[in-house]
Amino acid sequence: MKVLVIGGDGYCGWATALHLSSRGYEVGILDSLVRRNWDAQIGVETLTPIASIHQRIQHWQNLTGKKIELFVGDITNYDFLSKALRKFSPESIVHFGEQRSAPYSMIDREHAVLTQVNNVVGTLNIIYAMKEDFPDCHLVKLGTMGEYGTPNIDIEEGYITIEHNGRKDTLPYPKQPGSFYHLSKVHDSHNIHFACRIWGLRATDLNQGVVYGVLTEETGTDELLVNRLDYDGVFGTALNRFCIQAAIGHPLTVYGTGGQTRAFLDIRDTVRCIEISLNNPANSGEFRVFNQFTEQFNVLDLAIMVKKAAGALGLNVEIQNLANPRVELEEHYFNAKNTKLIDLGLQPHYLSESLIDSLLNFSIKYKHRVDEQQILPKVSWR
Ligand code: NAD
Ligand code: USQ
Repeated sequence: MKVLVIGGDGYCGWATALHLSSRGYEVGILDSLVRRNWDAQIGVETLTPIASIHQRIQHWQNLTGKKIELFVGDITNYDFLSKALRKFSPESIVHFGEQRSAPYSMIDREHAVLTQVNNVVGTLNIIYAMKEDFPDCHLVKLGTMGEYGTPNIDIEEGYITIEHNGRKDTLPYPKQPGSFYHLSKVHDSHNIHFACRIWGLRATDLNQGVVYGVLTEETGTDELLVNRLDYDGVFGTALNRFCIQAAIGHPLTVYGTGGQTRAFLDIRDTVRCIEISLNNPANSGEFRVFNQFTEQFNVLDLAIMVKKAAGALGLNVEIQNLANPRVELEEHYFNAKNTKLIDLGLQPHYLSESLIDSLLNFSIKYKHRVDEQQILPKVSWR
């Protein structure tokens, strides 16, 4: 299968591109490399020193003999996108290519606008290009669990059946996202759903939880293939941040009480979920939604697990409850369904002490690269 991985230079995209390539898919990567610019603009760097996309791809080919075609450009530029698609002729598109940080989108008006234009226009361009030239192509789009927010009822996978005044219908699940970034994902979902309904496109929206971990079978084999690992207050995500904080002896930054519950998954399951979705495509006209996570945790419990694992390695780490820079519920009900990918064959890697251990050891290896000034959150929602 020919698969174009949009955003293939990023954290989830790079791991996915190599996973698919190693399993015999013909992979192309399309990326504007803008994430590397955003890092530079706000003065942060991945914990791991990542090679350029050209070096990474060349090295992969040298090691495995497998070629990955590269398209460097921005999907908000329709002309570029349409030419790249015509050249590559994908049977499936995996779309990771968005601005994905909630804090970044909340810096100020400019960053909110940048996030929504980048994400919504990019996705609109993809669906138009598919309609024009590749109407049978399967779009696998990364959405987010945060589209749903934290409702006081169970979260279904995309749709909910409602009885109202004696009538019944199955409708898109209500969305109450918590940042302008998460909102951009809701707008994307609506646009893609509409395109499936009116043009008969096929799409799978993967509402992914917070991803943790860094090593996959492929990215773990060689220093030049290493994946990015963000720890800063803008792009770093909860568990990855806690492990890196523990490695340098920084108190773990729990926002508020830490009672916020979120859905999580190991990056080794991210790549597998994409493969499963590609192998079981949506039907023509279908807008299918899977909740892509394996477990739910509250943030304080994660910090306690990291503190304990760090203690076993001889690191004495404190937990610090910071004033929450975000506007979010800190104590709430959260029970999301996630059976669809499991029914299709996903075998989860559950969070274990050994995974936290390996992430801690990985963080210790690179701790000389940490800039402590970038750890505390600087962006406020208020
Ligand atoms: P990332 O920032 O590491 O990678 C995104 C990549 O997309 C970058 O390489 C960037 O240069 C590229 N990109 C952005 N805008 C582009 C554009 N207009 N044209 C071309 N390329 C563009 O992000 P990630 O963590 O790998 O996340 C990938 C996707 O998965 C995102 O859509 C994100 O919303 C979603 N997601 C991520 C997580 C997580 O925990 N990392 C969780 C749930 C969902
Ligand atoms: N949090 C802390 N301390 C920290 C960092 C985060 O307590 O140091 C808390 C936040 O307040 C929040 C929770 O942990 O309640 C998750 O925050 P996060 O930064 O790990 O994740 P989030 O901002 O939701 O965004 C990340 C990715 C995004 C993806 C999303 C999945 O950056 O691309 O869409 O996870 S989800 O959360 O399911 O929507």
